[in-house]
Amino acid sequence: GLPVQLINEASKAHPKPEGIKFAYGTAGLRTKANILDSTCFRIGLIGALRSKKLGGKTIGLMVTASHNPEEDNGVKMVDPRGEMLEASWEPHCTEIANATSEEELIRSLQKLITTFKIDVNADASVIFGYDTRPSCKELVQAIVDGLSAMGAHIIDAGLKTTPQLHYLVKCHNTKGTPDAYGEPTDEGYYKKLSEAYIKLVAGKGPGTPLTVDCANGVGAPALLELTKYIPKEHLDIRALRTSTNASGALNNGCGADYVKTNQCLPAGYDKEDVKAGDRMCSFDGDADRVVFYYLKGPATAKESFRLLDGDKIASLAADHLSELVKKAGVELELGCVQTAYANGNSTKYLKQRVPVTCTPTGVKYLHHAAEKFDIGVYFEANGHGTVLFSPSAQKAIKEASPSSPAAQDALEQLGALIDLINQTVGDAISDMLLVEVILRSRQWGPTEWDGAYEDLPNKILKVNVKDRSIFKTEDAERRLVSPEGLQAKIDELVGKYKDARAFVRPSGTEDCVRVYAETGLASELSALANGVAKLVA
Ligand code: NG1
Ligand code: ZN
Repeated sequence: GLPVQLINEASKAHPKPEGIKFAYGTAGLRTKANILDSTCFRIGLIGALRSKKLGGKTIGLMVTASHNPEEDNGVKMVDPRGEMLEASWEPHCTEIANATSEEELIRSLQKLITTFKIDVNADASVIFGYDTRPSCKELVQAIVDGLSAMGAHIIDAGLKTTPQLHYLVKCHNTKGTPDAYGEPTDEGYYKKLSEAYIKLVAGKGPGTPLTVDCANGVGAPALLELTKYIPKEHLDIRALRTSTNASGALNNGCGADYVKTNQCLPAGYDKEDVKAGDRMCSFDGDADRVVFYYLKGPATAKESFRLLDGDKIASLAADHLSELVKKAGVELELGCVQTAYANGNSTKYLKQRVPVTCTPTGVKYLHHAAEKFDIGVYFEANGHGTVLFSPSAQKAIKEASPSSPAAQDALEQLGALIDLINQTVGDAISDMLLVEVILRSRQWGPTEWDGAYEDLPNKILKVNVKDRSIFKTEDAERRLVSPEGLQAKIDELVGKYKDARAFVRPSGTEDCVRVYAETGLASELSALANGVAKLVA
């Protein structure tokens, strides 16, 4: 049975702070790092139970708060195929994290065990990784204490990007099977990506430099490691904001979230040599998001800045993959998945080419919707996304007999792309390489890529409200059903502007409500966004 004695003793070293309510949401459990100790200990307990439930398959735990400030932290559970934790466990994580006494903790664990009929005596295996935050060391110790109390087999993966941890989880669970995803080592990760990349760019001539803003996070050491596997003629990286030890630097004035939200270059670019036409990109703090950008004129002029965000990556990937599928002569359906935050013009562009679906915010929704296609391209506008090739699509690509040399070439490219793309979750490094491959193969610079469609002017506002739980949505979060009457008021306001769209939803990761607005005319954007925010507050 449950090792109650051991858990009780260990739990005393990780007391829950009083008066705090935790919630396991789209980003796992995330808040200020200094109140997360008990939660990490308990997630250790739950991680072990999740592994036991799945017959000892390896579960992942990632300690990170992604793009959030350095003083924040969080912990996320990764299921055996490298996916997000099964949703039915989330409320249990919340309940267990909130138990106010040792007795309550044991009771909530027992409830989880009964609900999911877990054999407590089964084996458990858990791998964990963490980002560069100073708080990680202590939080990881809390996790280890939880895992140890449950007698789990523990694998310390060390400093990792979030997608690297997802990769490792999938590799551990598929090793030695026909579905083996790769070697469950750092080297295995870099080799898989670099070999596929080199295959795809070989013979395409030397590339031009790519400037990468690493957000002063874990993406910096990971990128540095990757470049050891790829000759400079194939990938010429200029890595900036790589100060992982500088206090307070993480995500500060830089990173994918900053660039996307503020629609401008990272702070301090004026001390760097950035020229019009240079290709640049930014990772977020745990390197699962990437956005690209370039300048079409002098850096000092605000209108010079051109963002190539998740929507633009989706359009580039969807176009390129569709073309390859056609050339290869295989019958595969390619589709795209977006959220309500996708720019209206990206949706319009994609819909003219491929089937497009819209899901609520959160990777788990996008990922599952993308699995419905043979090739599913999913991206959030903020740069988190990937491409999924269904098992049958992978088989079709592998086994197709090409009808021409061109078809054979397309099939080989598709085969290499299956390896290049981290199919477990969005991966800044893998997505960056994907973009580089496509641009190189089309002989495109950022301007040609940017030419697909023009973004509608858009803005996201954060609104602080007393209780965000009263905001309930439908239609993939595009409409409010509660508070009653509010949606009608938003509709009325939106109707006053040309080609406008706006929606309101409660954040799943922060204590606020987000307002999204886009308008045909840039001059009307602020009026609409502020107007909706006023209705909400
Ligand atoms: P919330 O806080 O629920 O809006 C944010 C992002 C999501 C997703 C999650 C997980 C926006 C508008 N929202 O969610 O896309 O990335 O964080 O990290 O960018
Ligand atoms: Zn992230």
